[in-house]
Amino acid sequence: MTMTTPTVANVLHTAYQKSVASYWNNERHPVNLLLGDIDGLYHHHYGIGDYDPSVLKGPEDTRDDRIIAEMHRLETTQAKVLLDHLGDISSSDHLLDAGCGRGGTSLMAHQRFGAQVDGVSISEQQVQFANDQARQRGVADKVRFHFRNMLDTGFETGSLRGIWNNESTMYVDLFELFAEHARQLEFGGRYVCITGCYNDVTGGRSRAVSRIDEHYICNIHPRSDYFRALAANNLIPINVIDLTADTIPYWELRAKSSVATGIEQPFLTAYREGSFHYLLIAADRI
Ligand code: GPP
Ligand code: MG
Repeated sequence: MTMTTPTVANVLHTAYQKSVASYWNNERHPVNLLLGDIDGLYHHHYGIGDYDPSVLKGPEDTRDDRIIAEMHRLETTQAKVLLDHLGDISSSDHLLDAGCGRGGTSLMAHQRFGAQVDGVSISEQQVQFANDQARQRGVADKVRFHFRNMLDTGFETGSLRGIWNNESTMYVDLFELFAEHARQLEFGGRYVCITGCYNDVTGGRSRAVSRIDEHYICNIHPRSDYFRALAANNLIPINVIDLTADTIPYWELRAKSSVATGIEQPFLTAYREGSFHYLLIAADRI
């Protein structure tokens, strides 16, 4: 590792990055914490797959617990699908979770592949939280979280077998991001992202997409930007999956839950009107 000691001054380069870091340092939504409390996998992404409608029935006093457990199952399924696309990973490989949040996907990746996983986030709170989880699981020697900028990680050139962004690309310029990913990946290394992107076919940002941007202080990219920026950086797609229809049930269930945050309707509107897609992209470094 070549980087000097990370400090706010050398990790957060812009006023925008400082405001994003501040959002995540202060974020304590029950929709994330109560779900993570179930099994110690704290996710900062959404879910995929149909929900079991029976969770809405049955005793009223336990209805909420059933809904929360079901939402957590759907978000854990999402992370499994992302990891399915990393290809063959061995325990001697090294992986990077770019924009790791509270570490759920990283911990799942280590559990599944035995590989060393490093996660980076510009939120010191998230990094600390995620490292606590790794310690509690006894995997802190193999899963480490760092206060670093994914645009400039300090990891060695060609040292990584796989990198993913699980819903974190909307915070950065894709050309800068994929240049840094391409630098770090070995030849034949795999990149996977799951993201929300707006639809070039229907035009620019719809009102619903703008509301999502505002809510998370992010900057959702058009679908076309992903492919331009990948191609410009020797990252060649092997799989592109439109998960939009698969994520709608998660949002429908979340809208009925006690932990809804108010962003449910913009997501449902954007997905249903076709101005927004939930996309998985897997690409190889050539
Ligand atoms: C993180 O999920 C959400 C984002 C990083 C923002 C944008 C994602 C898109 C697909 C546009 P979270 O689990 O922290 O959000 P919430 O608190 O709403 O559950
Ligand atoms: Mg969430």
